[in-house]
Amino acid sequence: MPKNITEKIIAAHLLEGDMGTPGSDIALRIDQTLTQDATGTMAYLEFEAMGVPRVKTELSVAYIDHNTLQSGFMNADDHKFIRSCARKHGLQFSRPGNGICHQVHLERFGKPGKTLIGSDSHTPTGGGIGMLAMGAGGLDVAVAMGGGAYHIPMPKVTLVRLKGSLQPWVAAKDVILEVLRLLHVKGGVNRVMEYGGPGVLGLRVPERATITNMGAELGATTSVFPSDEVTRAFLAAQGRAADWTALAADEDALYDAVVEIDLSRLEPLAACPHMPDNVKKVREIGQIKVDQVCIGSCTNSSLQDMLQVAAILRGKTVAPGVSLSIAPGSKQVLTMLAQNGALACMVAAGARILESACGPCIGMGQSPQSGGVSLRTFNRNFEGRSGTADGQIYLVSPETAAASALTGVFTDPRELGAAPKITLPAQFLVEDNMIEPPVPESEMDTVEIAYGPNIKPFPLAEPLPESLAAQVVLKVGDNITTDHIMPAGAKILPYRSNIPYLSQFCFAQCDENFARHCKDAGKGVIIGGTNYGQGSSREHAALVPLHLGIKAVVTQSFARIHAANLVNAGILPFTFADAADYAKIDVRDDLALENIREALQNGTPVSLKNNTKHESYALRYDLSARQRKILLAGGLLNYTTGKE
Ligand code: MIC
Ligand code: SF4
Repeated sequence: MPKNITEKIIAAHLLEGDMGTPGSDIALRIDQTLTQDATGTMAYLEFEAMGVPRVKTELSVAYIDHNTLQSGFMNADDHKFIRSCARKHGLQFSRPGNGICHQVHLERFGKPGKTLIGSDSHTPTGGGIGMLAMGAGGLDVAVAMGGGAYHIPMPKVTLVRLKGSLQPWVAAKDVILEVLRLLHVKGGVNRVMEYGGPGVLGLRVPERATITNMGAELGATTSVFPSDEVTRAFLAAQGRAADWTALAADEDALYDAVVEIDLSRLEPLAACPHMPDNVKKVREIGQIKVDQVCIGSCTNSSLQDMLQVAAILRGKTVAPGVSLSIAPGSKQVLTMLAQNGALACMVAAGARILESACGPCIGMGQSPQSGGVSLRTFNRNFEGRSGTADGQIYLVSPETAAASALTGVFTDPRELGAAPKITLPAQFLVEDNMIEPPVPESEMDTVEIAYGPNIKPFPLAEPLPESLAAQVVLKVGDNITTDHIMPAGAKILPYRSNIPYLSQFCFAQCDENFARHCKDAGKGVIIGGTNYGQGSSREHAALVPLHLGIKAVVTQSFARIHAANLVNAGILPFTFADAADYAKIDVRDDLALENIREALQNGTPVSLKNNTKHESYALRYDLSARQRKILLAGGLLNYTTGKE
């Protein structure tokens, strides 16, 4: 049977399940894991609770890149905790300053054909070099570090067939924005977006990685490119030629769907406020005034992106009234920019250089002015994520961003005349001095785990009772993001290891009294529309509701990672069998799930009783037999440690 790339990697890692049935549970062997610090503290607390002494993967890396503002002791304490876990339990530790996890992983660790899961939704960046790289909740990553399988629904595979080549000033960002325009933020759910066709060869690895990175915004399981000569050249330039293997789809490989994009016909695009799929042509947006431009993030912070920006800024000055900030993605990128003079061009033009970290992308600084228009090369423009509630965030390519920073208005970069020619060095600067190896296993007892006062125990669910009664504490619409459920930003992010503190901010954007309503109700249910939980992989969006007494979330549909996180936390994720029932339920209705334990044990139908309205609704659950067992046990940790 001919295979596509996705099927080849899955077949080589399949531990359980049937690849022939899309949607059925499959278990994969995981070669590599990564964590970042905002989800990492929880993942390592969970790993510790599992009692496995050393990681069992080929490679596991703990990155520090999100929480680097350090206003207060919390971040630094968490960094120290993560470092101690990495040293003791056998992980590589990427120190603060070394760069954004996805950028560094691509440069230094990723390998074609391998599986990678990361406690961050943009882990699919690794698909740029032909990895099957997926975002997951912290607990799933902890289990994989302990040698356990990673379970996903067998994805369908969409071929994105690229032909032609990008015209001057049109960038990889415009390719993924075009895919988002065509398929929207739920178009990729339970699918792998596999790139192929003659247009692939013209895209360099950083460009491919921009595209796979932002496949997360389609809700896709992951995105993947072939591993070809271009990949080999990239790895060789990183001094890692030996890590290369060729990977291509078989000639007659089959796909569940095909999307065709002619690269030659694309033009500069922008995702307008407040969704990544609200895509328009830059020239159609008009010359609106720009207040802020931010260049960086795991989507667009490679050396290629930065050299392009520096060439555009060379000898010019950022327009009056515009603030331009630039965060190169890694220490490697920043050092090389410094050495070749590109950094000087940026500084001379008036750019505000930020450290190599997530920074403004996750609302850690650089919030725009009230109602300010901010052009960002990032991947998410959800309302309020920038830290300014009414900020108008547009997602654009580095080229559009830099051009607009110079003119002060939204600018199609093609108006700047001839595009600069960027040549990438044949050899990158390789110096892994900011990656700390673990202590040898024989010395692991000498390392003490450093628990700072910000680290509070995480909540654990109880085994599922026979029946449940709970009140509707919140009803929300479609496309609710994890930034709605559990916001991030400079004020809240430092408390990622303190669930009780975080709970005050849960859903604050939808209902500022949400936490109080939960306390009053004791046990709560959330009612949601379609694509509930899109965005981040943060398991805090499940653990904090668990702490607040949420027992079930009933929606029209879920985003993949969040649904898995709810199960892992021990919260029931149900969908309405008849989507119209959504309209019949109101906040404060008293609901009941009778004999729910028995129903999940036997896999029989579930109905939701509305005692306020004297109605009953049929529910669906898209849960594997394993997930039902996890829910019966009260979450993945109870299930894994056998505490039922
Ligand atoms: C994000 O981009 O929202 C984050 C912050 O990187 C998250 C992870 C987190 O919430 O810590 C993600 O994308 O998974
Ligand atoms: Fe960091 Fe932003 Fe990338 Fe998330 S999307 S990993 S916050 S740079």
